[in-house]
Amino acid sequence: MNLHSNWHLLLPREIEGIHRAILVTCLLVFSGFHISASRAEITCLSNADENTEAFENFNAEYIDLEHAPWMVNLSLGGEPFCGGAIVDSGLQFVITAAHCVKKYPKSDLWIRIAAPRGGYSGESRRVVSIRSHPRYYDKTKAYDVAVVKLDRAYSHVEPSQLVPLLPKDQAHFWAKPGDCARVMGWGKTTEYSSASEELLQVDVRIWPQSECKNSNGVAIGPHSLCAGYYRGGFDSCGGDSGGPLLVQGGNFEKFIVGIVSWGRDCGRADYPGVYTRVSEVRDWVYGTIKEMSETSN
Ligand code: 4AZ
Repeated sequence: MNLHSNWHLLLPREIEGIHRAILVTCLLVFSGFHISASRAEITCLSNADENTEAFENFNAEYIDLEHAPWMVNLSLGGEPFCGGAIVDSGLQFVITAAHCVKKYPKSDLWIRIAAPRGGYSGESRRVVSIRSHPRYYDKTKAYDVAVVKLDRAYSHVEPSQLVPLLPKDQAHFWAKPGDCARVMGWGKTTEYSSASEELLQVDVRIWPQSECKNSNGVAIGPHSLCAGYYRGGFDSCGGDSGGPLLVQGGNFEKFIVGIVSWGRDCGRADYPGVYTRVSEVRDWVYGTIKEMSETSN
């Protein structure tokens, strides 16, 4: 479905400057931009395209279970508050952000897949145990990653459909500055909206690490990566945290390269989304899953 005209009704393109900045966006949508049905190929705007009409035609897209069988959301039974991804390791383990799982007791959490024709209330699982990265630091969101063990494996997906975590020795190849990556989630679509009813995806560009800074200009460490557009507009937002950032590798293979972690608001020019750099935590994730598989909790 294409909501182009609806979005124009809500947020006319003529609204510019400060008003546009106020109305602005978050996960996935900027004023007046399209949401349409999903494209298979991960494709970003080039830096040069950011100042052309192409930007006006760029899309965020609806996706469903078939297009994201690894995608899950975390909730207390209602609206999702975070995302996550089923790890290619036994169908019973999910990665998410550490900051997503510290707020509530595990017994309150529901882990749900997308519904077959969209929406957030697909099949759900309960949580057996949770491990957060030992170096996770709340203040800087360094190493913002956790592994969640589900009470029962998911059966809608085959191991071969799941996306591996990017190995460190391939990070220079598949998660380079300027590479295009896809983020998905049920997060907010404007700064002032609530979570999205539909799973959305948008493609964003990975930034050079030297430009990855917090709002005080302090460099963000190599445990994180930044992605977005210099012009802003398309981004992850509140409620997308924990969800995956994916790249297209060779031979139709995808990799998870990031986990939505934080950002200075959403979709702002010159402020990218910040993601946990998965190649830096991959060994910990797979090692922790192995350990959790061998114990009953
Ligand atoms: C959040 O609050 C959040 N624009 C996630 C991502 C970003 C900002 C905030 C990045 O979950």
